[in-house]
Amino acid sequence: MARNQALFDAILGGKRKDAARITQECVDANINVQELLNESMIPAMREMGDRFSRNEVFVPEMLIAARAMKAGLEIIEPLLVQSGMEPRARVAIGTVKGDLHDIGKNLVAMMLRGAGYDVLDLGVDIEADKFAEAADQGVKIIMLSALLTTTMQYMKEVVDHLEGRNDIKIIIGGAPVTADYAKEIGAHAYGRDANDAVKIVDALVGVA
Ligand code: B1M
Repeated sequence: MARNQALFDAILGGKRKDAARITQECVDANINVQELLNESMIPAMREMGDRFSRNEVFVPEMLIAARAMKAGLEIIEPLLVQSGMEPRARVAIGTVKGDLHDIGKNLVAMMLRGAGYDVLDLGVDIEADKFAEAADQGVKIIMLSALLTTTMQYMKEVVDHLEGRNDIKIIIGGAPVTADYAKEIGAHAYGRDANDAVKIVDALVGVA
């Protein structure tokens, strides 16, 4: 599927109502929402990041683009999460302390729900003891997201905090994170994107 330029432009331009309207039109036309996400919506956020790096836009523009992205995501969410199966396992996800980026984390949560997982979304700016509390509530997989090179360092603190909990698996992800970094800090796995994260969770709970 080619890029939907109008949707790309609406998200990049922070036009929330247009983004919602165009997304709804695509859903009504039975356009594959996964492709819409990968070809038009996520690339718009990537372009926003590139422009920010070149000092062509600033934080307010990133913020309004994020709002437009979220308006589109709200429309496709029911299609991504409709699964109707018994929960396969309970997983917790959160963006680590100091980090407010939540679009990628929300996407991972949506895809996991769509794959039949019971997802406890802890939110953003989450400290290690909150993840530990989730582990005490029957969660078997803890998922950490970070978008900043500064905040990804905190993932190690969470891993260290959960040391000795052999019943818990920790998956990390987010743009600056790598598989090597996961190994280095002792996390069990690294998820490249939301689809990859689902595959990894499937493998860890023995569904794959
Ligand atoms: Co910020 N920001 N931001 N930002 N922001 C980035 C991340 C940045 C790369 C932009 C840039 O410079 N090019 C840069 C980080 C540089 C770095 O550390 N290397 C940056 C910066 C610097 C900042 C501030 C410091 C700016 C400032 O204040 N001077 C500030 C920090 C605030 C904070 O968190 N404390 C800041 C603020 C913001 C906004 C609040 C304005 C807004 C966020 C709004 C929100 O999330 N509600 C924002 C935005 C929108 C971005 C960009 C443009 C877009 C992020 C996004 O939503 N991408 C971003 C540039 C970029 O990403 N290229 C940027 C779309 C999303 C679908 O992708 O989140 O990567 P992503 O998720 C992917 C994968 O990474 C993966 O799956 C998803 C796709 O399927 N994934 C996982 C994510 N988590 C996972 C977990 C998993 C598995 C996979 O398992 C556990």
